[in-house]
Amino acid sequence: MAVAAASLFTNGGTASPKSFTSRYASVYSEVQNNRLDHPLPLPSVLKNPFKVVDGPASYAAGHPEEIAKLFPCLFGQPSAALVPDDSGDIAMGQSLKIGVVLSGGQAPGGHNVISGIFDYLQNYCKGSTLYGFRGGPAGIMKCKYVVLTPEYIYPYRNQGGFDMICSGRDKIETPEQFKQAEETVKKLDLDGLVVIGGDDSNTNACLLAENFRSKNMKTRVIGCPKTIDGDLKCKEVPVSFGFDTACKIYAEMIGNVMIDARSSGKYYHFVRLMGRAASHITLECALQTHPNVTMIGEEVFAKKQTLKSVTSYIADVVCKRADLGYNYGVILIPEGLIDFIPEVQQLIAELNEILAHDVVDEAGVWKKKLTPQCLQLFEILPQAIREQLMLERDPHGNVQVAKIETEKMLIQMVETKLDQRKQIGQYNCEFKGQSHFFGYEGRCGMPSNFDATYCYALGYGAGALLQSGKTGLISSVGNLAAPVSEWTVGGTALTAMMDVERRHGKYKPVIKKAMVELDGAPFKKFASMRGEWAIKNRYLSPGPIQFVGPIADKVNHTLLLELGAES
Ligand code: FBP
Repeated sequence: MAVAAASLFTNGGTASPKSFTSRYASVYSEVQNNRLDHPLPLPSVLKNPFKVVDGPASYAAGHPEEIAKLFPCLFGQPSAALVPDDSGDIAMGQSLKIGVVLSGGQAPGGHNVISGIFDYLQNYCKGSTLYGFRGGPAGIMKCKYVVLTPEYIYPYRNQGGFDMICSGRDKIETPEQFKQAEETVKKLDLDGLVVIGGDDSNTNACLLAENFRSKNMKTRVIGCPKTIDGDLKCKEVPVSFGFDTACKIYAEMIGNVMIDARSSGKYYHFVRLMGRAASHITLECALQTHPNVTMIGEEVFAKKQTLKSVTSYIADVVCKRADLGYNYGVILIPEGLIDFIPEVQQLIAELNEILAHDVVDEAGVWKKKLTPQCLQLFEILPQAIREQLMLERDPHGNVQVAKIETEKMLIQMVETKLDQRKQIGQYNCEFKGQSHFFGYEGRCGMPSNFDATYCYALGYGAGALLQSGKTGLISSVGNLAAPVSEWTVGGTALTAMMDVERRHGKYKPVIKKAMVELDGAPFKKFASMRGEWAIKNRYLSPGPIQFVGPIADKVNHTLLLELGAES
């Protein structure tokens, strides 16, 4: 039964129509309605009197001298931890003015981070104001915001999406843009700003923190680790939010496709999964579902595999399965795969140069600029892939991997390979590929219990860090394999996660993407089992995300394996 949104407010508050949000006109399902009042447990340290203590001085992930030059005010500052304060009652702080922004792609749980910040301010800094910048960092630059109230926030609690304030991919980069950001925080008299984003956005958060500090401005900046890709992590930040939910959604869909494959017995499903460069999502989905083939970009790169060898590897599995009487299967491909194949990398690099400096004419004169080996590779690629490789680059000059249909390309290439094998009697079945791209479907699902709770704690912790005057830290919640009551809360110095890259003759700070480690526990577990999954049908169908019941709080394998809590 669908329930009109107006009824949401019967248990939520007394909003005046003016303060209603974009969700006012929407209709909620029973599950959505039930999730609104899902209780969110807090780590014990946040429920009792606590104080914020500093850890040892921090360093940098690489090139410390360069990072020190780029962040003269913040470099070396300690991380912070919230610890029980046995000396007394919960300290009430003065009211604060805080801004919050969502940056980059959607990830389940973003609304709960904002709810966490909001509730912290309500509970500990009465009379505070929380401004939500609309549409990502552009909202800061253009000073476009909404004042968040209990009624405004309520319909978004435990719900997917970023539509409470929406997101964007603009960057605050140029001196003019920094100036605009300064003007906004001065105009709103902000004590603090929370940037909820991925590696680039948190790098940007640190630059803003440095800029404000260097000008003796009072605005502090705290980051929060967001991205379904799972590639923003370090010892203190064990996982980015959204990864858990997105993987569970994709794993459900993969499990369904597996049963379809087994039922019809005639299709090979090639499933491309989001995750940009890193293959964490693909690896986690493999651990959850046991597909016949899983390509891991980082391994393909380490082994310097070619398109031909990837194709042969898949064709070999198809042939072995045919011998066993299975003319069907499921193959997982990370969306960044294409960018990991050294020969394709070379082709992309040459195309980037051509696209940046030449007119790409219909007659194809520009192709003469490609080296012979790249031209040869370009010509054997399916037409659609050639066109996708020529599409507009993202603001960082990278190919937009989400737009390249690698799964379709591999189907065509495997088909050609199998035809050749047919001619020499090595294969005698009919190969039928079905292509899928699971990407956007996983970014706005209702957050799993883990993501809902984790995000709320990240937001609550960010509030505590701002109240205690911290800046340039990323909200960090740890000990995640333990019950929530034992989770740790604190902040990690953003400069400690930074390295530099040389771009256009200058050092540029970057938080290094955490890629799949081939000697890490998740990959090792997968590698030890993939041979069996290829030939025998060990498909697992995890089913939809559970919000109640015995497995509702189950956490993804990657996190548990990395924390040593699963073997
Ligand atoms: P973030 O890195 O901003 O979290 O975005 C992740 C992601 O979902 C990638 O997995 C995907 O490649 C990309 O965004 C798609 O971008 P867009 O939303 O611009 O199509």
